[in-house]
Amino acid sequence: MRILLYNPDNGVTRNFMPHLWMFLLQTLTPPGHEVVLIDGNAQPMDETQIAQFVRDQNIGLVGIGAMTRMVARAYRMADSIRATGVPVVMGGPHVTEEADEALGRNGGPRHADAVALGEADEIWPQIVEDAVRGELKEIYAPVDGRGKERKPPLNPYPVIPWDKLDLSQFNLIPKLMHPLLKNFREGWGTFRIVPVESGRGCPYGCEFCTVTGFFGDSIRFRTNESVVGELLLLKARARKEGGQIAVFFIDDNFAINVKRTKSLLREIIAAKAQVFWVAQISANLLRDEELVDLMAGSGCKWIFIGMESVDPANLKDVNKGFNKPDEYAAVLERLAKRNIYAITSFIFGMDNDTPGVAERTLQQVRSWPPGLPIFGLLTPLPATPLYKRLEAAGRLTRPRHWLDFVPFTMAHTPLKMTIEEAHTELNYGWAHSYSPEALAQAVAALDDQHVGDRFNIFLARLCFRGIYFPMLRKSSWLRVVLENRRTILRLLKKGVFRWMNPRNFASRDSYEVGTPNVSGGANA
Ligand code: B12
Ligand code: SF4
Repeated sequence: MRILLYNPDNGVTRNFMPHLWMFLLQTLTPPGHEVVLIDGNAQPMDETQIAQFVRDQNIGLVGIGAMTRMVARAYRMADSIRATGVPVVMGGPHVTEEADEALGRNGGPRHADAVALGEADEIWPQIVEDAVRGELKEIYAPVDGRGKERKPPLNPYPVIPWDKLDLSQFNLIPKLMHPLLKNFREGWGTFRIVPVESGRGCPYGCEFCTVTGFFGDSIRFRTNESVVGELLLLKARARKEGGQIAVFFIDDNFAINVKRTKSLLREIIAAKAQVFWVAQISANLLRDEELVDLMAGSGCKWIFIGMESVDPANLKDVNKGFNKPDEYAAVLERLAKRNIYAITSFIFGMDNDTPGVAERTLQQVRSWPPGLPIFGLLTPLPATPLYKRLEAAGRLTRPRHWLDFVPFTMAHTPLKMTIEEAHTELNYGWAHSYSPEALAQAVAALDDQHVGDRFNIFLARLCFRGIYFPMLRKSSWLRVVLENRRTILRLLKKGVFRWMNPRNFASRDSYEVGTPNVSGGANA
């Protein structure tokens, strides 16, 4: 049977990073079937096109995965596919919590023939076999022999054949530039960001988050050997095609067990498996100097930190009191000293927020090393403690907000400001962090750093700008490039000067593409 695994586009980014679930389920598909992957972010399709594709390609089963914000789109695509007579199975965090909605058991239309609840690693082969026999059940749940929920162990972990997979849809270097860049330094003919997990679960239980409920509060880890093997495979592929690979460790808190993270990073360094990497780590775990040394030594470039708020009262409200705003600056400086920068994520519309919260937050942000601030609104995702609290208090204004999804729009009333005021704060945060002046300041703050680092932060800011200000068209990119022409010219001038006078910079030149500086590992 030919199986299509499909992830709908998020309407924001194009092909920034593929979704891990597709590659995992592809790898776990029993032999004898062919699996085709389509990520709507890389290959945009509408309802008619996907139905046509399913017919033309003789697809016998379609699997769709979606987050809450993409689920309305996923349902529309599923409806169109089911109209061709091909069964659809849906999975992922949203339908796990809202299976009745997907199956049309709550009075609404039916969108899926079957729903996979929770982690599908162990139940996927069964789903495929049932589909082949035409005997799909409505619900698949991972349970043990006694009917108790079972979380799949990550040891052993399937070997995703990254060296053989067709990843052409996820190359971030335009095709036209390939011949030019493939011989630049270690080769930049291709550049892909690939998701890799080293563990699942999070014990913290923040009120707005689905992770603790979905993956559990105890953590399952892969072996170091299995993670290192995956990095080596990815690195070899990049080398072979004259390109680069960066890895996003998608663990919810990559350093949740500091001892184990250090041991993994030491093994990455020992095996020379370093690649550029990004991960999510909470600020409280970044106090450890040795950990940060090892991060730098193993290739870490960016860390995503869910700061959420600079107000401790807000953090306490959402059960994230372990975040201490007083230490944010020290944490970011510790990272910046090693050339690691942070994506700092903030939520507005929290219960203690009042008008002016965006400027109060930015005053702090401006005093930190430059990074990538991002802003969102407190969002009640299904089945989270936050959803239940707001529902009980009668504060949900759009209880099924995902069926009528509008980006950056609140679905409940904040306590100390109006919904409109929360939206204004959000706009202020984005507008003042991604204006040409803010970008120029971020680059200038790194004046003593390698031009590569300055270019890195500038490019990252341009891309992150697109999370809020749509940049899906070439014309929007052109406009932004024009607006930022002064900063671009300054960077180009510095780059050319450095290229023509390499000796002047030799002693400060620690910027190594492809082979990050491993000296930090010596502390291990
Ligand atoms: C990586 C990641 C991202 C990436 C993008 C996704 C990508 N390209 O990988 C980035 C960083 C861009 C991102 C952004 C956001 N994310 Co995010 N992200 C994650 C993260 C950390 C890992 C996803 C992952 O790969 N997990 C590992 C795989 C193995 O798990 P999985 O995807 O759930 O798949 C398993 C099962 O769900 C199931 N399954 C999944 N799909 C399917 C399909 C079928 C057919 C079947 C049978 C089974 C199945 O089987 C899989 C194997 O067990 C998760 C948290 C987490 N730990 O999952 C949050 C998570 C998915 N994100 C979340 C959110 C809210 C967001 C944002 C909205 C945050 C924000 N406020 O801006 C944005 C939205 C981005 C956008 N524009 O679409 C929520 C989603 C909750 C929900 N109910 O939708 C999560 C769960 C985190 C959370 N805090 O609750 N995210
Ligand atoms: S620390 Fe992160 S992943 Fe864990 S519960 Fe809180 S927000 Fe979710």
